[in-house]
Amino acid sequence: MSTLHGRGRVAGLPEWDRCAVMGVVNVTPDSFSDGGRWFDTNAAVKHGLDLVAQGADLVDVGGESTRPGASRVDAREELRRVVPVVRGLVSEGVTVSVDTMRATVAEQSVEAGAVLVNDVSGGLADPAMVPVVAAAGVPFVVMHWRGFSESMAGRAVYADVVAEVVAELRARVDAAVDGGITPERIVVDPGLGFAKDAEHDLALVAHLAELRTLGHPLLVAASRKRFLGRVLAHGGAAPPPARERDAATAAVSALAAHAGAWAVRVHEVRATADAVRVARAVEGAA
Ligand code: PMM
Repeated sequence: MSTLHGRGRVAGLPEWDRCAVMGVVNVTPDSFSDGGRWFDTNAAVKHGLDLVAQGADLVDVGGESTRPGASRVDAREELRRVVPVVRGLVSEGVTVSVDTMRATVAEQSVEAGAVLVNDVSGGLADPAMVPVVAAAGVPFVVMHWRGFSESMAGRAVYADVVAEVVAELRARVDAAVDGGITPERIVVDPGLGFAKDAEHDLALVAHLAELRTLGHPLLVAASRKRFLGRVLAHGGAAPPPARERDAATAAVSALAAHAGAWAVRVHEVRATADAVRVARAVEGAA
């Protein structure tokens, strides 16, 4: 892979001299971490612009909750939620990615100006996804995934989580390349919290270097996830709610940036924007 401080670069996207910050705009009524506060189109566009003002380099727009246990939204509703927000942010000059498992949503979002497709299923949920992304010529995030939200908890079974995630991701990357997506446009993501328990997530964060052996830029999305709630539940206390996990999220952002992640995906941008800059400064002083 071509390297920029060892982080790799993604063909077709701007280049940053540090770990990039991807801000999250969930256009859902039931997102587990932000409680659906950005459900209305105008509010969602405004929220995306606020994230950019706070330091987001790109904004990831999604219309389907992947909260554990969540059921699926239909395609028409997902399109209705996502496409106007993508269009609105693109018209303001924002670099937009679309978070979807559906080829139709990816295709129409790219037509509306999205420059990256982020598929949490790594191309598994919709057989039309890889061909559509290949034809569009946009970058593709391949996340580690073992099944839809309704059933993923039962799939969190690993003998060696790091080795298995690397092997399963490699298979998805190979399928994407076989399907016509150029390797320079592929980003990999361990899928923290997807068919994983807290100890699996922590092991993956501890071994990001092994994920980088896949030879693709790495996206890490720890923001507000359950494993951070578990870490913060001191002395038998209940885990703090998702919205109180932002400092912990920024700590993971610093660790991920230091480990060479290409980007981190977060709900609260300000602290992570600082964290990746500190990591860059430390890198420069090494
Ligand atoms: N996690 C969520 C949604 N999209 N995309 C990528 N690439 N990686 C992730 O881990 C990921 C994702 C979970 O939902 P959230 O939007 O509420 O964080």
